[in-house]
Amino acid sequence: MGYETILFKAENGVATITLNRPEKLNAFNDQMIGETTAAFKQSGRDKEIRCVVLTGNGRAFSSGQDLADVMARGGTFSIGDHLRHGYHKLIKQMIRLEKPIIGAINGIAAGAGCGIALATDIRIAADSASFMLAFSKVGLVPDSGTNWLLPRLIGQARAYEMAVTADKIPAEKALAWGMINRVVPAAQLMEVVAAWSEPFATGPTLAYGLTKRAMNHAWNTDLFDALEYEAYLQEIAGRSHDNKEGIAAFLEKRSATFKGE
Ligand code: LHQ
Repeated sequence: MGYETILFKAENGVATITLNRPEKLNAFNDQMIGETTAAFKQSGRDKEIRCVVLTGNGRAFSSGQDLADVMARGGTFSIGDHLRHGYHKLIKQMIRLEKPIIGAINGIAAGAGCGIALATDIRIAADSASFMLAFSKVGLVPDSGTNWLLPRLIGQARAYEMAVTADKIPAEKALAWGMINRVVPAAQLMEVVAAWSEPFATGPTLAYGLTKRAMNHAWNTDLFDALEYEAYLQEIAGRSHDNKEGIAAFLEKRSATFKGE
C-alpha cells in the first residue's frame, strides 16, 4: 500500500511506521491519522509481522493535531466527530493489535501525539524526548485516551498537573514517573529499539498478544473475573505450538524456535 504521510517498512518480522511530516513536527492531519491506522491494520493482518515500531521522522515524535488544518476548516468543524472518526479508530486499532508495539519516542510527544505514544506497549525514549499535554494551551480538554491512560500510569495528581500546566515532561522524569520503559541516548535510539524488536519478532507472538488482551481486560474488572479470563486465555495459549515448543526446548536444554502461533 502506498502511503504519503508515513513511511512503512516491514523487515525480518518487524514493521516500522514512521510519522513523516517533519516540517510540522509530525502533526496529525486527517491523512496521517488514516494512513497510520491503515498501517497498523496491515501489520495486524500480515502473519509475517510480529512486532511493530512507531516513531517520528525529524526532531519530534508528534506535535499532536495539526492546528493549521483545524483553523482552515472554519466554524462548522466538529471536534467530537473528528475524534470519533479519526483518533479513536487509530487508538482502538493499536490496543486491539495482538502484537507488541514499541514506541520509539524520538522527540516531543504533544497533545494527541502524547496519547498515541502512550497507546504503544513498550515506550523507549531518546534522552532529548519530552511529553506534553498541550491541550489546555489551546483551551481544550485532554483527549486521545490520555485521561484514561495517563492517570493509570503516573497517578491522577501528576496527570492533572500535566494537563493544567501543559508543562513539557522530560524523558528522564517520565521514566521516574512510570510513563515509559527506558531512556537512551538519542543517537542510539533505533539501535536499542532494534535490540528489543528482534527478539519480539521471533518470540511467542500469540502469548504476547493474549497478554496484552489480558492486561487490557483486567483494567475494567475485578480479581475474580480477571482470574477466570486468565484461565480462558491460558487454555488458548496452552494449545499453541509455541507452548509445546517452549516446554520441549526447556526439557531438552536448547533454545526454543517459536512460530508465533
Ligand atoms: C505545528 C504544530 C501543530 C501545526 C508544530 N500543528 N503546526 C484533537 C482534535 C481536534 C482539534 C484539536 O486538537 C486535538 C488534539 C490535540 O492534539 S490538541 C494539541 C495540539 N498540539 C499543540 O497544541 C502543540 C502545538 N505545538 C507546540 O506547542 C510546539 O510546536 C512544540 C512545543 C510541540 C514544539 O515547539 P518548538 O520546538 O519551539 O517548535 P515550533 O513551535 O517552532 O514548531 C516548528 C514548526 O512546526 C512550526 O512551523 P514553522 O512554519 O513556523 O516552522 C510550527 O508551526 C509547526 N507545528 N506543532 N500541532
